[in-house]
Amino acid sequence: MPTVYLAYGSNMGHRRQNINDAVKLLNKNGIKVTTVSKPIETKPIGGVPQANFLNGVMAAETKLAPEQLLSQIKMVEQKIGRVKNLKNGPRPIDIDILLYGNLKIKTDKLQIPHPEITQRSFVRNPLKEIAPHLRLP
Ligand code: PH2
Ligand code: MG
Ligand code: MG
Repeated sequence: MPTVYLAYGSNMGHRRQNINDAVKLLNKNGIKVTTVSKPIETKPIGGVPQANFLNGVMAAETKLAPEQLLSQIKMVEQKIGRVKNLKNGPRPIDIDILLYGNLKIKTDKLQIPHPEITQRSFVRNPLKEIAPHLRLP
């Protein structure tokens, strides 16, 4: 089973609760979360002025194909109360696929590795915490 790395971010509602709920829901839906980095407080980058985020990453094992993984993630985001609104607007939870084994994909829906993985310190640093030997693209 491939190891996948996911980024999480929350800046609405009870942020820690949202992150915990997300982990539980992922586990129930074919995405076995094995490690969660400690959440870090970050200032919003881009988008409208909005509250600070709690950001981090997690490692998981899954049999789901990348597109299936993406749709399960979207379902989890919706269950936690995410609604489609402004691009880069505030959200109770955002889960992004960073890496899927060593697969590379680029479609309209999905780009893996995530194109911003190395630019975002709130992704890079937590990845270093939970997977110090991982070689980033
Ligand atoms: N996510 C974004 C845009 N800006 N800023 C922070 N600090 N954390 C995020 O997770 C984040 C962001 C788009 O998904
Ligand atoms: Mg995002
Ligand atoms: Mg997202």
